[in-house]
Amino acid sequence: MTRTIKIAAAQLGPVGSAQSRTDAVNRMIDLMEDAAAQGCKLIVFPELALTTFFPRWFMESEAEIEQYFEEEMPGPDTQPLFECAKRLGVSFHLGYAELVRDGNSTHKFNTAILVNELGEIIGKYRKIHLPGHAEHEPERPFQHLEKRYFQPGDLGFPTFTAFGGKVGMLICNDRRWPEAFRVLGLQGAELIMLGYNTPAYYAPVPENSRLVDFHNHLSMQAGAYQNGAWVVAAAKAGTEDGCDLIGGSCIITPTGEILAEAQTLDDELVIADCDLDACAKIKGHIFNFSAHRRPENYALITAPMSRLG
Ligand code: ING
Repeated sequence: MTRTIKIAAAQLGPVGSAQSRTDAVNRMIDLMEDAAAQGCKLIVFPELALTTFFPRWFMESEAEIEQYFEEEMPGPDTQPLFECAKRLGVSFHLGYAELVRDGNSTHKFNTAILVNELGEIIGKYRKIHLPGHAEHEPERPFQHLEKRYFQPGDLGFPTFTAFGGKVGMLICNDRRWPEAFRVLGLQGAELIMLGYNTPAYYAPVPENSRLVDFHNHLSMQAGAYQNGAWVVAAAKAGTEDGCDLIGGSCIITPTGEILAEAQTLDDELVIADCDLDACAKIKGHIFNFSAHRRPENYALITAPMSRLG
């Protein structure tokens, strides 16, 4: 009995600020129905899939900021997506902005969930590596205020049992940090789901903008190979309110090869059969952690930055 599962990375084209959550959910339902019709059992949607990438704007009004967050999951706008998954008998990954009210304090996270074929949330991850900046930087052509609107995730890098194996989630900038993939790899993750919203223009070092697509795949191919895991990555792509986001959604094998890749910047399914048993050819050999790792030499990796001098 192989552990092969047909998976779709469901890339979304732009979700402009004029579009409602219902518009986004209806597009995701169309993608989910199409994927299910092709035999997919898991659909991976992007980071912050329900709204436009709002960290591109400087906002001060708490009310204005909170309009981009979900207090309930599922809530009225997202319930149809959960019902569709249950009707079709498929699982899905969804990225969204999560607001948690705790007494008189609120917590805001850039969150991803895994929902099973019964419509139950069986996994949650809150983005740990928040890129960008916390204060308004008017000289930028657009902001990247994730450090202003979200707090770092407080759930660590958990793994979950699903599809007969071990799965985990990362979000966008996390993919650039090998430690994030390795913590999942050390727990035995065989499938890593990942959504991203990545601007095509990198304002801090504009001359590196030409490398944004290369660095996207480089990071994920390395993470897949060095941990012997499948990576299924879904972009929110295209031009949102004048800001270009890259596509490049893809499915990467445990050997680090891109097996399938998006060809557009629109709503698009990227589908492949993912055999979780293929992970063993990496995990049991070149990256057999118990045989080859030398953690007694790695202390600096978790040392406080102050110790680096
Ligand atoms: N976006 C970007 C990402 O890490 C970024 C931020 C863009 C960092 C380009 C470095 C270079 O893909 C999010 N949402 O993390």
